[in-house]
Amino acid sequence: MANEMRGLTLALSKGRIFDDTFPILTKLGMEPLGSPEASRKLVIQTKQSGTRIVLIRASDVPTYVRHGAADFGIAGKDVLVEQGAEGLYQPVDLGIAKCRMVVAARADFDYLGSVQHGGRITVATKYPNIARNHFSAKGVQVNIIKLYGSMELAPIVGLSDVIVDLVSTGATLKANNLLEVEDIMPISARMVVNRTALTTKGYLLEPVLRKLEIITNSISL
Ligand code: PRT
Ligand code: MG
Repeated sequence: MANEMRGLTLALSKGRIFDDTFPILTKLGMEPLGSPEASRKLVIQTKQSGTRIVLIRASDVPTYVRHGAADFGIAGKDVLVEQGAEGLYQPVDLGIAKCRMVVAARADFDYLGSVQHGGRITVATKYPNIARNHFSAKGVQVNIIKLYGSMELAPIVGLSDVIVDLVSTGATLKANNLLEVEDIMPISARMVVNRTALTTKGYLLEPVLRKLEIITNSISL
């Protein structure tokens, strides 16, 4: 699908990705002219004429960029690893929206005992592929239950033994009496670029990528 040829379209999600990206966009001269909180608009223009932002669900960002509906986008490593990043060029780790992917369980669940004795555990998660790969590498048998949110509830009501989810401050786990029992991987947000746009709009994208490299090298990753 052909996109507007004279400008750039950036795919972003509302919330923490938009908030953490805002200072970077400002440094790039692409300050958003409007905020997702202030209006229900799904397309926001930026200070750089011709460059616009489309606001979509975090997990839809790779899809828009892969199909060229957005030239580039910002997505968490969780989303990219879970969905696979085929067809996407990933030039920069922006070092923002940082958190960790972990396994968590109720304090009274004997996680080590269960995984050591060749038992089968039930895992609730929004990330079935990451969870399956993690446990299969450990040789642990799992039943995966796919959820779309509020994973923390699953062990409380007995839907699962453990969850695979993101943790940043740890406050959500704590509030729900869950403990982190294993670290899976560190997460941060990355820029993803449509491979065709890199050629057809190279004259627009390359200056952005060069500036981004300078900006991200000056913030500690
Ligand atoms: O809500 P929607 O389904 O549209 O998408 P989303 O929930 O994936 O979007 P959003 O905006 O919540 O997250 C976008 C991206 O931010 C994720 O893909 C991650 O890469 C990144 N990120 C960074 C996080 C967190 N930190 C985070 N803490 N995403 C989610 N959380 C959640 C976590 O799932 C848990 O429920 O926050 C809770 C834990 O936070 P603490 O601080 O209590 O530990
Ligand atoms: Mg969310």
